[in-house]
Amino acid sequence: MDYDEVREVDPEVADALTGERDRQEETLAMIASENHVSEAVLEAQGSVLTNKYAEGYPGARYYAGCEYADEVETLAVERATELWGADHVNVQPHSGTQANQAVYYAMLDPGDRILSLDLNHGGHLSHGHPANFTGQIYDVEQYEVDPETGRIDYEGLREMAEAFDPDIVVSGYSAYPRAVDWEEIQAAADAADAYHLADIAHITGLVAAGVHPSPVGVADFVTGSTHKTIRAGRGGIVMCDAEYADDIDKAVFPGGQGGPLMHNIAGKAVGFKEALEPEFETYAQAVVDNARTLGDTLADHGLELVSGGTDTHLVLVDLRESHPDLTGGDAEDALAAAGVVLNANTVPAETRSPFNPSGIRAGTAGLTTRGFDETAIEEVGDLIYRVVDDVDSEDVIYEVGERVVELCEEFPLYAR
Ligand code: DSN
Repeated sequence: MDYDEVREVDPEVADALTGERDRQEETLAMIASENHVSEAVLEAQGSVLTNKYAEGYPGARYYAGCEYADEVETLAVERATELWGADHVNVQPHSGTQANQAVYYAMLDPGDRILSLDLNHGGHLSHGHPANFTGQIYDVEQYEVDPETGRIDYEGLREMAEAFDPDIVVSGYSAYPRAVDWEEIQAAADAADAYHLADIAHITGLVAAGVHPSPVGVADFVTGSTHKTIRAGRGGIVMCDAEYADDIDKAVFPGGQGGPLMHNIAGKAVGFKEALEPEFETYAQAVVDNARTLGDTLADHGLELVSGGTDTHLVLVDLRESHPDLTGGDAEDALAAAGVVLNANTVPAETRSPFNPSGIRAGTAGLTTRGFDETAIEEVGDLIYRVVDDVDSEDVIYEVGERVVELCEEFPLYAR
């Protein structure tokens, strides 16, 4: 992975690519939405399919020469169907947000009502945030997690649905560490005779492996991204009941997108094949076990975990109790200086700005891909705490950084 061809043409970009390769190799990727795909997925994504336009769907394209594009997309769809068990799958969305956009576009009219979790409580921009098109086109009301437990208050959600009468209830979250009870969300949607969109962007891999309950067969629509815990090519996916298949396909293309990114779809197909191997279930279980170990380690040091722990791939730390003067942004910066890359995150009942909130979010999908076991993760938890507890100490950052480099060498990423 030396990017020699790029270097011939464009040394500046080649430097950036090798810099990024080395950065990933030499730091701990703990942003909960990130992972490391295999070299096979990288190769498929970097393939000649980037040259091909293939508007339409397999067997019904608007351009000639789509026979291999058809093969690849059909394989991606078949494998996704096997992984998640949905009646219908569309693998063309360019991202998780565009997968959500397709569902809204297919099923809602401007002004229709969305009931979704507040971003500060773990929701997502594309679930109705005022800065997103969803917050501007639709009438949005947002639920929050229970302030005591940090968990979804399903009964409160049902009551909100009855009062607000939404057209769609959105579940699935980007900073919610607990398992979601899809049937409870469905009950809220049913109470308002609303659709239910479950956005499993973060937990696609955990659901596929059966280590988190599946919303497929419960919610009307299930969307996701394909490069997080599922570790396939970058992009989005929509799954739905057969009755909505045509509406969804038309909403993806031509409703919201033009030509599909066929090279990404090739990466999705390859990653899905890898995820169908029995080892993937072992991997997904290890991701969750590692997240629990990380959470326990941080909690043992006195850090407060939102909801008290995790059932998924991520932990969310509320720094206000243990370190009232420390912002998530300052913690993120100090950790990044030590080679631990995670993100500052809002926490429920946030009292600071979203630009420099009170929490940090950490995921274990990337480290687990590198082979980090629970002993190594426990040490990572200790290292994170050392930095968080002493963000101004250059000595601590230096010492932790040294150990991070050793850990990265012990658990290498890509063969060079
Ligand atoms: N950016 C992703 C995340 O970090 O959760 C979601 O789109």
